[in-house]
Amino acid sequence: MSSAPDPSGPFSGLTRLDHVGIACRDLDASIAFYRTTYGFVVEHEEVNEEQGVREAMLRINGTDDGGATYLQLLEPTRPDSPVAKFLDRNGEGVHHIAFGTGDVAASAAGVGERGVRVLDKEPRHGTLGSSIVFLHPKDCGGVLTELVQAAERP
Ligand code: V0V
Ligand code: CO
Repeated sequence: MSSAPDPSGPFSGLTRLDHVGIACRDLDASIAFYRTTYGFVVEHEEVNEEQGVREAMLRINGTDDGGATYLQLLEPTRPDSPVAKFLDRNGEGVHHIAFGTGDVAASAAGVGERGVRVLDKEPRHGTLGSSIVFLHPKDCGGVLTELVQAAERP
């Protein structure tokens, strides 16, 4: 018999660390730092106009649920974007963390039931064809947090 989730109990919809997002002023310089210092290379690059970012995904490792873990380097494309505002206030550094899930809408609903503000009513387009939502940093101990459902593999 199935029962409603207990909002005070643990939440198990999230299966991995998908990426750590890092705000930078110069994407190419940041890519060069991670390549020459650690040997991490770009798997994917795209511009996301909705989010106001030019971004690069550097694959760190695969995970046992078939997903992967990345660094996401983020350069703003316009001055009023979240990453541009973050850089003005804090300078370069860690901007957000992202957890992977098999069902982003269900995970967002589960987290929302626990009193965390979900910033996106509907999942939005994320990198590599993913679906994403953001959680308010003020409800997450000061950490801007993203939930990511990876694209279906062909
Ligand atoms: C802002 N705050 C942060 C923060 N950004 N705290 C921790 N980490 C961050 N990254 C704090 C800020 O210091 C303020 O605290 C408060 O939140 C309000 O900030 P604000 O900038 O004045 O206000 P808003 O509401 O204009 O913007 C904040 C939020 C916004 C988080 C709501 O940045 C947002 O919607 N972010 C989600 C979208 C996003 O970040 N996209 C870029 C990545 P005090 O001063 O009040 O104490 S795109 C991405 O990751 C993609 C495409 C992907 O993964 O595929
Ligand atoms: Co992200």
